[in-house]
Amino acid sequence: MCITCGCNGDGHHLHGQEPHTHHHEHTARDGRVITLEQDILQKNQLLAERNRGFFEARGITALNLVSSPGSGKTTLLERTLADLHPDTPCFVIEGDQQTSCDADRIRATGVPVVQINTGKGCHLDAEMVNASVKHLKPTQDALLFIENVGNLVCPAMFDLGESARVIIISVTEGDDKPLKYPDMFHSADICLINKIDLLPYVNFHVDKMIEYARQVSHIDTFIQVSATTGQGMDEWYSWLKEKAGAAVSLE
Ligand SMILES: Nc1nc2c(ncn2[C@@H]2O[C@H](COP(=O)(O)OP(=O)(O)O)[C@@H](O)[C@H]2O)c(=O)[nH]1
Ligand SMILES: [Mg+2]
Repeated sequence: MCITCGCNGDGHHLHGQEPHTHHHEHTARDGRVITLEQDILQKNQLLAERNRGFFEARGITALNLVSSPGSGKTTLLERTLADLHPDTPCFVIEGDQQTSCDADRIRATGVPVVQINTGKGCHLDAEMVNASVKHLKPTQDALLFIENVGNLVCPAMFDLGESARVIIISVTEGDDKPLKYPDMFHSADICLINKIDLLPYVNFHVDKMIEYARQVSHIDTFIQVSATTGQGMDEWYSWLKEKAGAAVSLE
């Protein structure tokens, strides 16, 4: 957990806004750590449910994109936005420890975006998403993509209030990742297997990876894509549209 690994998010800030920090004390590595951890997760859960209520009331489909660094989240988003926006209104929250590089890439597609820098923090939490949403003001029935910090560990524990959690694994990472990071896979709703254009060059067995993922998760949708060639992206868009159709508000 982040508290024990020392990256509990102190100092994160939203670009263009006043810095806001967690209001909890750093506790020594003794029994109290457990209590604090529970407090933080409990507080996060309450805010996540508020976010979820906000999204549901407006028919917004919020997708929490999680993966290790470099698996292709931003590239996948760039192509998705270029293909879907503005027919389907899209909004993006970008999470990284430092820089606004990814937000700049997204802004170039014309889609409204907010960058959160988590500082030493290794995940986004519901409070950061809440603050970003107030700034971003996603419209009725929109798709809201949240690119989490590249990390297959801590983001697993933090519900953001998303409608679905999308795990992206690239074929350059090794097919054993589900067994090594079971919590992340366990909490995901769909798995995108990216960079399949590189399959001929790497030792990655798609079937084996899917079998491992099934052992540790309830994921039933695995889509093989290449964010750079566009292969498989239509299947991803169909899944998104089905998800968004189910979320549309009844106003
Ligand atoms: N060959 C190939 N490279 C990709 C693909 N998707 C992303 N990349 C490359 O992988 C690197 C990391 O991508 P990026 O989108 O920044 O990953 P992120 O850290 O998860 O946001 C970049 O050099 C991308 O061009 C893909 O489908 N195929
Ligand atoms: Mg990125």
